[in-house]
Amino acid sequence: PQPTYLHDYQPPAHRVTHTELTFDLSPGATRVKARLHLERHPDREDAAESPLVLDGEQLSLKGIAIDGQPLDADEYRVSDTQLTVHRVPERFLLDTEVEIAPEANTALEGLYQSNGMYCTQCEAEGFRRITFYPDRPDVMATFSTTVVGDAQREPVLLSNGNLVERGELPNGRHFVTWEDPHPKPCYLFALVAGNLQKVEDSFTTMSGREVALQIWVEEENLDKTDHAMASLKRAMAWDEQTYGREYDLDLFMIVAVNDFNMGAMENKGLNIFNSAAVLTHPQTATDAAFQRVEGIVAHEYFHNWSGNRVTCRDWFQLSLKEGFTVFRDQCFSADTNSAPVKRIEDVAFFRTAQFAEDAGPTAHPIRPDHYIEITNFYTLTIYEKGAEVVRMLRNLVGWEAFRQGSDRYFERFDGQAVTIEDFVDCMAEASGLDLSQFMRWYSQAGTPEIDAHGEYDYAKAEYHLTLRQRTPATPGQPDKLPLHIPVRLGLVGTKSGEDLRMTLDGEELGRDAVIHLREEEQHFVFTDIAEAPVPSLLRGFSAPVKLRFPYAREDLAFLLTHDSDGFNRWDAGQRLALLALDDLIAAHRNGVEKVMDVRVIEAFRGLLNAETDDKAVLAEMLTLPSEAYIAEQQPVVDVDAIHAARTFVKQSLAVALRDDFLRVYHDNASDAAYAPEPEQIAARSLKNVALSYLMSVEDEEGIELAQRQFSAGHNMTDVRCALTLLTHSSRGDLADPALRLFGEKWAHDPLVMDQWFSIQVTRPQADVLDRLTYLMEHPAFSLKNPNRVRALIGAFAGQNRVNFHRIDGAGYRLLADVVIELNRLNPEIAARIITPLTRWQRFDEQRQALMKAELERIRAEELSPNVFEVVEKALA
Ligand code: HT7
Ligand code: ZN
Repeated sequence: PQPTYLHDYQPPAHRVTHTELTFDLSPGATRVKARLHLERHPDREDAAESPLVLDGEQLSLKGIAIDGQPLDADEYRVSDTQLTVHRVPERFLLDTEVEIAPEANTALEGLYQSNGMYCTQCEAEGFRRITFYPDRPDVMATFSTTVVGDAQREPVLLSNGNLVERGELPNGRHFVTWEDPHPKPCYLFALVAGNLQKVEDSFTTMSGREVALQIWVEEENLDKTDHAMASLKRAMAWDEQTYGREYDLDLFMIVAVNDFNMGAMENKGLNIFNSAAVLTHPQTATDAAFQRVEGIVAHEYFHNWSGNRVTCRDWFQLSLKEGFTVFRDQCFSADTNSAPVKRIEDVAFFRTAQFAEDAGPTAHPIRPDHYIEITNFYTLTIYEKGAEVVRMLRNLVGWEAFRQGSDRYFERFDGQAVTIEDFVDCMAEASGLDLSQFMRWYSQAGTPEIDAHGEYDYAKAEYHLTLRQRTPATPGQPDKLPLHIPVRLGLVGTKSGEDLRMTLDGEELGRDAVIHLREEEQHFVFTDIAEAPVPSLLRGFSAPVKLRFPYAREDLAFLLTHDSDGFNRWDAGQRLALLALDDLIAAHRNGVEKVMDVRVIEAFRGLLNAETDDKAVLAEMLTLPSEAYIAEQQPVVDVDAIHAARTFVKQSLAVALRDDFLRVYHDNASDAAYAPEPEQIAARSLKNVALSYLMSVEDEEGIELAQRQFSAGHNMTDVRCALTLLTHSSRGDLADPALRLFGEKWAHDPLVMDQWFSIQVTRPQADVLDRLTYLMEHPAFSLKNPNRVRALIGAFAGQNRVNFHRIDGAGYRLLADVVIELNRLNPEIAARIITPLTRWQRFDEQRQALMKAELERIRAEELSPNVFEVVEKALA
């Protein structure tokens, strides 16, 4: 497969102004008739001489005509990927008819079947598997879609826009016609047909229009839509209040499907969701799932403006819609729940997973300059780092200018397909700031590292801060230029414990300020600093960088209690724990007795005994850095030492602070009716963190509490936590009965069974691989269902580090076997699930060799472009 390059971009020679589609549904032979209203593109001088070239894959062409005249065989050509009509008039109608087989579509791109229901996934390039079309986001057309189906099997026939006609047909068939008045690229096209039921509500927009809201699900899930509906209404109101954006159709629909490659899809007026991203019930979904659903519902809704009304010129601009929309959904969730916890959770995930991506063989800029398979670029870099860059822009220009820039962007480019420059230009114009250096964030891959040094000059009452930035080389980018990095900071007085007033170059900055790092090295001299401070740097994670500062453990313990920035208080605790973990990892490697750092115990004792009104933050602060994050800090990852050191810290804390953890558990237990609300969620997470400490030493009282919590079955958050702790204990007599009960009770519910699978394969015990092999034979396991694959294989390879990296290579072998099979069935999922194997550079030589051998074994197969691209990069 050949790469596509950003620098080759050209507008299309022909554009579609209106698209008429008719689907005659049948599992093995669906007929798709398309009538495209085409014309030459005014921006292409060579359009008159250009043939018409349409994308199309796995289509069987049954008929083709221009302006009603069927074409002769020598007037066009069909290849595996394109239809070319050699000569076409300036403006014309093209009719085609193709046949496709949704039931055979296991890749879940284009039109496919899930539980007998028809649905589509067209982003990024799935529409070309439905009909011949210029499948690129800069071709925007209005759509009129007629769907014909069996009245019994498919009573519900949905597509984008407004329903304009419906009727009966002979042979038990019926049809519905939909019209979408908003020009859209074909990646936003959607069709759903099946036996679905709806839950309805409505929303009155700020201009007083009534919008009907519908969530379509299979009958047994009708009781699981309340939270998604409430989230949708909150998101609609938030987008009006925060961005002045109103919904633009009379109907907004969400459909839940079981087989879906990602979380959800923002098709115009007809969002299609992975059932895991929309269905919730207190008995089946955890607090985390409730929050995830709220965030994804909002994300897809926000795309209606950031993505649909204003879309991307080409797929290199993907972060234009995704980075901005993730930023918008993060802010929405922060406003709706606990803002500091949302930031801590997002950053903890980002620093583990995106940093690893940025340091690995598939590292790429937020705007890549080439790709082989675009679906490989729906990455943490495009989404999460893209959102961090938008957040930096918001912080650099301030909220007011940011909002003005956003208004300008939506107004100027409404109905257009645009670039990242167009977005940043609006921000520059609204703020008057020069953002030219800032643009490097979009083209340079890799995580910038900042080395910071500080010194207090008692005699001059000055604090001297030196910041030095460097971005490491990444594949294809050996040399990097300095970035424009906003560093938010405070200087916390060691005597007063308060943020000191800062003056820089004669300018009063206040007690919390942003300084701009633009050079490779910069010195900042803060004057009139009356007492020695500890610097609190990169507050709120003001830039997606690694910041090193030689903090003494006492400084970190000080920041842990005194920093006014909640995020940095948490981060100080993480840094303190990491220092202790470092020593213990070294001790484990050297076979020396492990000794727990009492400063960590005392810091945790302080946290457990301090008055707090933010239990959610406290729960985060009591959570040790994950094994994955600890690994990120190590030059060569020693999975066993990391696991042993982290377990030792956890157990030492559990022993030393047993009574505190027991008290916290009891103080936060409650019988109140479940609600996914911040206060309850905070208490549950604090209680469950305390329980996890007690269970880490298999404390008798802890075991009893976990068993009681499991049996009480109050809500899935508590049940799942208890089941996980029982299953991950070393005692089979605790794990097996609970797993059996849970498995039997929930055998009918796929989303709960996904949890049952995951919990078992994330056990740290060494027998887990046998269990995994056994579970892969379970009748409920299928490689065709992406959620199941993620629950079993993804959870094992991604979260069970000690067992996946077993020194006999059995974990690697198992993953490679799965990738080889999935490469045939669902290349998109195969190319994602392989990720842990691509990170071989981070491990010792023996593991490196084993991992590379598995990658070579995969490379020897006949590969999809998706897996080919990833494996080639991993072995380069
Ligand atoms: N914009 C959507 C992307 C998406 C997707 C991409 C590739 C393959 C399958 C997919 N399903 C959804 C999701 C979003 O970011 O909102
Ligand atoms: Zn998105």
